Amino acid sequence: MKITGVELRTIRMPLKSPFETSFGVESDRVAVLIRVIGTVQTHEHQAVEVQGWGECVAMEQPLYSSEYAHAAADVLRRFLIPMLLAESAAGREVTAELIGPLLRAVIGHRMAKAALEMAVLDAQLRGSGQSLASYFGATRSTVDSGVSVGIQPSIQALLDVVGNYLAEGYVRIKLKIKPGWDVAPVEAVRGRFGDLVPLQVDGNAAYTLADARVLRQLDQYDLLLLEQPLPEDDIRQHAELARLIRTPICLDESVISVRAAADAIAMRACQVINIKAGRVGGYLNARRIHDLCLANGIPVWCGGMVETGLGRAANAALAALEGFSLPGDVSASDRFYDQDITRAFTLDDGQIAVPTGPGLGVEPIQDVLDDCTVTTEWLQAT
Ligand code: SMG
Ligand code: MG
Repeated sequence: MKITGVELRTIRMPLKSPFETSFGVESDRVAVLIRVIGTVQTHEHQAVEVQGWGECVAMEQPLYSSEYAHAAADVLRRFLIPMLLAESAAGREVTAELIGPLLRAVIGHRMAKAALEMAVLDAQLRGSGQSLASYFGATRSTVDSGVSVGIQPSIQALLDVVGNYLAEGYVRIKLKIKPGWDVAPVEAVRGRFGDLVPLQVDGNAAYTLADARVLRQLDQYDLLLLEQPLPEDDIRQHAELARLIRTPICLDESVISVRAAADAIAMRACQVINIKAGRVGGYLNARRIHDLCLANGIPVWCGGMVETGLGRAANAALAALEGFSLPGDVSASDRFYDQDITRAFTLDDGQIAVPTGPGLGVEPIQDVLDDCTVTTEWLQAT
């Protein structure tokens, strides 16, 4: 594909209710969106215009990871998009598969790179008429939908929220935990809803190895997994913790690349991996981590980053791959938003349908997008 230009947009969408994790409270989703415009050659050698959408999962503040929305916009504007435009202006074909190697010289900024790769991939697949799920080699048409439940003001509030999600049909509950809000909420949810509800917890790096005794108390509740209890760069200590507790450890923040995933598996730092495309530099790396885990007998599931319908569509396609054997955080749009920027993803019998149209299979609804747009800029080859 030849790139004509790239639109960089910042949006702000209100969340239905504040989402609290061990690192903070979110009331709005600020996100950077990318729209790539280009041309592809048809079999009849005609140039047709295509566009593709990418969503950057970096949050407004650098609390989940070092990336944040405005920094992502900056590195995209200053470095990543110009690299892409220069490549195309030099007459070289740009494909999603080439984005990783093309941007390799820039260290880090994986969420920003992932968004650009996603936009090119969407455009390219729209050009060829293939869905993202088919491109990945997905094996399912719907995916199990789990829900991530934020830290609540009280145990009673938590039980109400969890009860509502179970009534909606979510097939797995994940509780956000932090020191002081861990054993008690798990005990309460087990007490109220029983031992059969698939239940897991996520510490978002808020614990240390010195908390092993507290974390071991979770063993009695038969959790599916304990997600990322220790800091991002503590893979070795996760391996130590894994020897001290029975609950399987799942890594999220620590798995920043295919290499990190391979290291974590080799060090027995986790028995499960949460795959998020943004965290690992894009959907192609996400796919590679899936393949690595499948080959090593490590179950994976698709994480969420409070995405709009664009990212949600791509996550559903990814989660439809064979190795995603645990329900992911791919919830319905109305988990977070009264009004999504794409058609809404809905829960049907605990499942989210994988889009079947070309590319992402969804696109923004223009007036909804306009309503939440804060800034837009257009970049093209100079
Ligand atoms: O999109 O459903 C979602 C959010 C799932 O809990 C979720 N994500 O660490 O897994 C995680 C968090 C990261 C984002 S928290 C603001
Ligand atoms: Mg997590």
